[in-house]
Amino acid sequence: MTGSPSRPFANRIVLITGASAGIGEACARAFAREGARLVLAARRRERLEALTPSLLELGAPEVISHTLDVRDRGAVIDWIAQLAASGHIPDVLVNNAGLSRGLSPLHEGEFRDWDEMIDTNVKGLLHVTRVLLPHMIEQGRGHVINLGSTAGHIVYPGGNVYNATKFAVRALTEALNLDLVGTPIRVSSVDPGLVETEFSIVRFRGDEERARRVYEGLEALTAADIAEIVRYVASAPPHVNIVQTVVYPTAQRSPWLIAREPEHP
Ligand code: NDP
Ligand code: 8X3
Repeated sequence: MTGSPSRPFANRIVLITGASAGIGEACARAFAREGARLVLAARRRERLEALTPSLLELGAPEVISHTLDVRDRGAVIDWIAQLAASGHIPDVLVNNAGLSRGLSPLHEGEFRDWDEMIDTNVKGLLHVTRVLLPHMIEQGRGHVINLGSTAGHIVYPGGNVYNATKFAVRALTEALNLDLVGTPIRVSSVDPGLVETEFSIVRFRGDEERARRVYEGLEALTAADIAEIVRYVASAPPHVNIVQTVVYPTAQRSPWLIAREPEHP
């Protein structure tokens, strides 16, 4: 039960963390259209359950969802043991779960925000990757795709700890590629600029008006734009490893250089 050159993901298993919203949800839809079997994880069970019927309708032959907080190392270990036992080690792992909290100068930052970002974006990604990789190596195939960010390339005011977590993701993508030399396992990152999702609502703890202003006056990237890039990266032939993809909206050329419509300076 493997994919063919024309349908490379048919019956392949794609695992996506943070699949209950935004980019992760869009990735689930993109891989469903390709006929992939989906293993989805996030904390909001009701969101995952609501998503499942549409994924089956789009063409996914199987959708397994799991309520998971990637910060919980024990839960990650137990879950992946279950996946291994039931033959669900993925061909593609999309390490997408992540978030930002706040935009304060570092000297005014909240410790709880730092803990949440570091524990999710860095340690959560490490938990899932560390536990899955030996299985991927054993099965002789696998592709890890990390959601980095342009925030992992260039810092911006108030980005401080979020920037640090995404610099860490970039370092881990590079480091994993070194550690996996000689294996068929590929490691990639997709590093977007502004994507209009729930990201800024989460960053500003539900302040929707402030979140809306982040994307005002420009055509931001959509979650579907990023999902298409993730799908493309994953669809490269096995001897091709696209290590890094940086993508901005055309109106944005750097985290802090954005051309907005004149009425939204
Ligand atoms: P959303 O807020 O729309 O989605 C984030 C997803 O991550 C949700 O499904 C959420 O699910 C999940 N998540 C958060 N914390 C955890 C956790 N502890 N355990 C499991 N799942 C978790 O944001 P985006 O889709 O925009 O963000 C997805 C990724 O893309 C993040 O890594 C983000 O840093 C990155 N990114 C986003 C950009 C943007 O501009 N939007 C640009 C560059 C990168 P739940 O709450 O149900 O657990
Ligand atoms: C998300 C993009 O610029 O809001 O990583 O940090 S940005």
